[in-house]
Amino acid sequence: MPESQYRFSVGPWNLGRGADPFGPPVRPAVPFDDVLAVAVDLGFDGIQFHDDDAVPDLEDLSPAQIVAKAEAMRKKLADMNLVAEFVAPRLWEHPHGIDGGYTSNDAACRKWAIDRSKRAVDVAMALGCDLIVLWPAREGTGVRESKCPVEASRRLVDAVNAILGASPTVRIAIEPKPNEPVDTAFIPTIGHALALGARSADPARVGVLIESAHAILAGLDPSDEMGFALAAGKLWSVHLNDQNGLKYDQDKVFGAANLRGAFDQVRVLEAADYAATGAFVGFDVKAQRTQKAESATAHLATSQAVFLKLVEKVRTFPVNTADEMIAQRDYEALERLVLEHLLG
Ligand code: 3MF
Ligand code: MG
Repeated sequence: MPESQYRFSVGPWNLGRGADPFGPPVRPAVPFDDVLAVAVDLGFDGIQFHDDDAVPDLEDLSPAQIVAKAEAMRKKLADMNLVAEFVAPRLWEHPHGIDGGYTSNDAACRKWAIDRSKRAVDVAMALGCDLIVLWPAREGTGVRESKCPVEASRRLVDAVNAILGASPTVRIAIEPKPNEPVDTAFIPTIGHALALGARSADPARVGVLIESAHAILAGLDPSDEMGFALAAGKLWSVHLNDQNGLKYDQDKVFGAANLRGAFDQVRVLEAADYAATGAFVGFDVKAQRTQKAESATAHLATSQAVFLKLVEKVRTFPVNTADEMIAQRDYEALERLVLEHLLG
């Protein structure tokens, strides 16, 4: 059986300016065209977009203007042999999204969130992609009693249904995260995201995007989260990265904190032949604040190199030996086999 080839993708936010909550940007902004050039340089095929990365100031434009601008972007991508992987409505930066969009206590803000998400669907369709990523960033609480979780859950289903209703072909990948920027999020794990999709008007069009660090922040093993989604045919994108325990959201290079955990994620993607589904491998990684501008793409190159090395490690793993150990229930021998294979 031929071994499937992976397709890689990146978002403009992965070439950030190094700002953190305690300090300002330390690098100049990377112009959008340079993001595309970096993607081509790295051999990536896909670009991930926030709605307003693709169409800046889209709130000030008519639906027809939005479509025209997105079509121009599609052509720009095609000229560079790139495609749009997904569009994510960026609800979390806008004043109307201050208390979450879909679950805001303010009806006008909820309406805004759904309208903006429908515009994101228009952008996606004009870019030639059918995938919307929903990162429900502020759909949660800082003060638990400020929202009713029952009502919030219903509102999230309503929002998913409204987005599905915007196009007969649009698919939604929910990207769960348990906390940050909110204290507690309503969609913290893959199980929650899939259950939400199952309650929607068209469960076949709702899947997930798994970010390694988000699973770790939820106290879960990213490879098991991936396995759960893959078994259901619902893993429609990944944001591979790493996270050193329960700290602030780090977006570290894939494998930087836990190389074995990264191996296990690649192992499960290989086991389910994720590459053959045509879904992309994205790296939601950020350069360290200390990194100088001229080498602030190294985190992407390193993540991809680690990923490809781990694909080799998975493909050369002595499966027969492992199977014998498993049959003997000699998991200590298996432990050593894995560690020596990774070290060797
Ligand atoms: C969240 C995401 C993105 C964010 C980005 C911002 C699609 O994990 O993947 O949403 O916008 O990470 O820093
Ligand atoms: Mg992400």
